[in-house]
Amino acid sequence: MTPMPSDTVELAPIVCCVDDGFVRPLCVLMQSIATAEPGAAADITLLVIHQGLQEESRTAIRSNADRLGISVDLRLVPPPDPRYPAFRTGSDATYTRLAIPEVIPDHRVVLYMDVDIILLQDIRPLLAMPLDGAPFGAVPDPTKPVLRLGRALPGWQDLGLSGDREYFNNGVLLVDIEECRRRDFFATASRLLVERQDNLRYWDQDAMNLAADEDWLRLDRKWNTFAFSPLVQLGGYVHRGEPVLPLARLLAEEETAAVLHFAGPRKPWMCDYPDNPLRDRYLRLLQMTT
Ligand SMILES: [Mn+2]
Repeated sequence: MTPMPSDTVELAPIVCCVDDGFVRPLCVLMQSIATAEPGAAADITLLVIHQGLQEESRTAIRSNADRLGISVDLRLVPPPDPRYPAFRTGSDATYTRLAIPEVIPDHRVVLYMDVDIILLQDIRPLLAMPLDGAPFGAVPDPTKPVLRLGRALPGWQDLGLSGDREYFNNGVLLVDIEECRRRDFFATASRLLVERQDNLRYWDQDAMNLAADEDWLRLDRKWNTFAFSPLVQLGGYVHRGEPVLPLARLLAEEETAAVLHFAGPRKPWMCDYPDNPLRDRYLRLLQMTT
């Protein structure tokens, strides 16, 4: 067992960004905090950033948080810059994370998480992890761990970037807000999102990778483990990252994951998701929400 941080170590709050369509997955994520480690929920502060949620959504978030003993704080942000590229799939809530420095003036470090995530282990060791001067910590994206093996940042060669440059997934980010502010990181990513759209495929994630200039802390892979077995089961998945991160290794990592990320367009709450033990796990958590 990892020794638990005592009262002297401040735990970073968790930050999630949602619109009405992602409230149920957020409730599942909250449920998983408590199910993974029953003692953890009472230590968690959850900041929910949104662009205007319906009353019903706010009630669902508050009642699930109360039931689990999680402190929750809903914060309203203005809509994103209209010059940002439009998503074919996904939602504008994705861009809400770029507003973290403005909407969270009262914490130095936060853990941003997508809501297509469930926790399988105690999250507190990550919430207490020192960043040692790095602006943020992340995990290399297993589907495109380095530029040359993926389709991220099209035209990266012309931008003078190396093909071996590591590329992070932005679904889990341990952010030192003060350090990011000092480096103008979020503002730079926002500007690139408007100005460099020809070089962006995975919009905000590409913009953040470009803005980060390789200067980020590599977190243990267990803090952002992708659910690969359902993707493989579906067929048609081409694993471009094989030379750097073999698929067999990634599948084995599902067993040791602390944070399980259902990345990609298919989500475990959708009816077309393949039957799979990870989906069963997801649906059990979903049934526990109120
Ligand atoms: Mn995601």
